[in-house]
Amino acid sequence: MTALVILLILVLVVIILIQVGKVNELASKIRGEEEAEQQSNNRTALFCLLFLIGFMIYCVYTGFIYKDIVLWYGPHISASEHGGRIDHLFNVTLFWTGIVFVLTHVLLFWFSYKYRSQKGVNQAYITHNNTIEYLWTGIPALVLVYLVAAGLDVWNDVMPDVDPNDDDYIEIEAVGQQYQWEIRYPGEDGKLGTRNYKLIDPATNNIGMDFTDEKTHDDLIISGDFYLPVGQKVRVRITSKDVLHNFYLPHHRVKMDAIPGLPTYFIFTPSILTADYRKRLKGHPDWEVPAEADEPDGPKRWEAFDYELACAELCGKGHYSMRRVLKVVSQREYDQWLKDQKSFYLTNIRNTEGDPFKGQLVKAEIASRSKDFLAAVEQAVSTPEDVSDDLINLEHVFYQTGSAQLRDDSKYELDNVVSVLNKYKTVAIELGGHTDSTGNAGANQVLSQSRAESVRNYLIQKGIPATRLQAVGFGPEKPVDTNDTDEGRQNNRRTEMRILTNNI
Ligand SMILES: [Cu+2]
Repeated sequence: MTALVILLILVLVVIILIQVGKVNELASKIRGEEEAEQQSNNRTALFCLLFLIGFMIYCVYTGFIYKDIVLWYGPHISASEHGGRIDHLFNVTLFWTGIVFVLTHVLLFWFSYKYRSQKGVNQAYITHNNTIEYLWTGIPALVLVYLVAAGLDVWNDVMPDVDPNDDDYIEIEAVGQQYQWEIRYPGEDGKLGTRNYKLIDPATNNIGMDFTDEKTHDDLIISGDFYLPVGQKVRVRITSKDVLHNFYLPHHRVKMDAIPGLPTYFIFTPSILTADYRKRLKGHPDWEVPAEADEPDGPKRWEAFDYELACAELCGKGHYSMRRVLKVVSQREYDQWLKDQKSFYLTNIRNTEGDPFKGQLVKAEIASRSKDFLAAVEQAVSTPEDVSDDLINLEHVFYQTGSAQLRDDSKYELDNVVSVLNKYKTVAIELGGHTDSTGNAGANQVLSQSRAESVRNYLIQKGIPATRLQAVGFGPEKPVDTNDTDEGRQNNRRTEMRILTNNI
């Protein structure tokens, strides 16, 4: 509808202009050509002058209206360490081009007015003037050389790569595809594992991680918001699976193409916490309105603000859905968040057909179990009055069939027990052996006792004083599952560790 109205207005304007032209033609016939031309010149010159004034007012006015929306001015200050330099360059460029913009427009329209054709005034014809040539070639050349040099200086400052031996940095990876970013973090080892495009399988391995490389085992694929710690240098590996995308963090002045087959990178250091950036927006009228129009009492826009990752390349019709939220938080909060993330390999690939280490122990698994075990012990020790969390199942302790002989793959779990007992010197533990109900009850009782003893002996061998270790065989007395299924019986055959908090 609006488009139709605008079209009608345009048609009417054209008709009016044609009619004015016809009237002028008729008038000129009546008044004589020369006088009519003079009047027309005066009128056009005046319009040029009015246009100049109106246009300049419009430019200043829109500049004023939108000053709080642009990135390098107003509340949207840079949230990264290098961003200030880019903003400064924008300001310098704006200053010089601004002067040229105003000057050329004023001269263009003022000259059209001032030097309009007038009766009795002769034009001065200048065919050549060296001084003017030098000036209008030399000054723009100098300004451009300065802008290019300043730009290169900033580019060199912003774009050098990290020194892997020297720098303290986190490396993450962003892989663009229609229409999402796959964001990968290294796990505990701090290193991203290798990828190979030939291994890409959209159902199980969307970015083609090579699981024969142990570095991939603790890597994390982040869904939802991704976090970065404030003040920490971050190197982002940027690449794409299909078409051109662009990794754009506007508030951090980070922008780099994601190109299929050609890895790029960007290094930046977030310098303002998300929470602090919100405070900066507070008080600006644009940000003091409700974030959701239909929730007038809901959070204000500044309260709901988040840094965003956008794709800044028009990569297809679902382009907009590549938006992700970046939270910049304190180191402590970041460490906590990272701890809560689960390794992609251990969660999705471990012991499936795609696992090259199926049936074998892998380092990342040992590390992750050790982390879980330590957390369980810490929980028990920190709440001595609560006995419900004092019983910890040593899930990965196994024996040879029908014997109390420890299997080799149990030892890392027992070494975890050694390290917590060394950490908490006053803690004593009870080791409980349990069997399923199959076979002779007496024999089961003896087996469970000797299995618990076997664990105790291992710990004594590793230097834990015998007085801190009790071994009890419970036989099939305390099942945790049914004895009617294989799985249930397997769960019942177990070794538990009870933390005797009374001794703390
Ligand atoms: Cu895209």
